[in-house]
Amino acid sequence: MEKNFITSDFVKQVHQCDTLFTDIDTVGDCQISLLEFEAYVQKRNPDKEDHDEVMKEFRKIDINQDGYLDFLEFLRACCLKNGVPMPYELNVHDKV
Ligand SMILES: [Ca+2]
Repeated sequence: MEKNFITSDFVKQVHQCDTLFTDIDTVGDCQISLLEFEAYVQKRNPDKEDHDEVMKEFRKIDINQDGYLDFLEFLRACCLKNGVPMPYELNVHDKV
């Protein structure tokens, strides 16, 4: 497969991610803070309240470690989780 080829799977993923991202980003600043992330996880799993787990997950997704998930970081995590290959250029880690 061509390295930079954008598959329909990927486009679908972007759309789903965008909807989800908007849903989690309650403040609407195009970034997900740990608070927003935790609120979302709790909404989805009301029984499971494990702050450490959530923190760990958040840190894993927050590649540039600035304490916020931007859309690309979020998208990367979604693609990884769903086994959808990301176009190479988008998959390069953010330069710090
Ligand atoms: Ca970040």
